[in-house]
Amino acid sequence: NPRRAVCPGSFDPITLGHLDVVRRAAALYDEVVVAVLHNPAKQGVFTPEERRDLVLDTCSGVDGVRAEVFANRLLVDVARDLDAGVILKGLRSGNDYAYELPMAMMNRHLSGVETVFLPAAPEFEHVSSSLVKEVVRYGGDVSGLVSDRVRDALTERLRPQ
Ligand code: COD
Repeated sequence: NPRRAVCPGSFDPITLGHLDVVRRAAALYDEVVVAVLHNPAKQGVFTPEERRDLVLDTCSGVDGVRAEVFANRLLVDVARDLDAGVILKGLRSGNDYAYELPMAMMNRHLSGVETVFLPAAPEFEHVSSSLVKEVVRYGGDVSGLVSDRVRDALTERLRPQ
């Protein structure tokens, strides 16, 4: 289905930068499936199910969005199972481009699926799940970078009383 896009990522946790990409994707496509996947290079703070719940909560105001967890699966197989015609990702910087380009080419090699990139909004270019976690871990305030619910979940997980 060319009108269904999959937005893959670790989402550990979802940030307002991710939300901006999901919202813009939902304006371009009929349906957006946020796929919570495992990135073998990253150790998670939240379980995949917790991440999905935080994705759903953060994206609750956007129509046509759902979220699913996929364990130990190739993104191209996830896209095929979902009948998603396109992979959609956000790009913040040259670093993102260098990281994303080989994956986009590998995914096209594996299954022919194309990846579409949306440029990050300037106000969220500096926002990443890992930096947000570091800021919370050392006592900083991440309001405005993640939803209030995500901020509270991070505080509880990373700064236990
Ligand atoms: N603004 C805009 N976009 C953003 C922002 C922001 N502030 N923050 C992140 N993004 C984009 C990222 O560039 C990325 O495109 C997407 O949002 C998700 O980000 P993360 O950090 O949650 O997710 P990643 O980069 O860890 O996800 C990597 C995958 C899980 C997609 C990848 O490892 C994967 O495809 N794994 C499945 C196994 C597989 O198929 N491997 C072979 C790949 S060729």
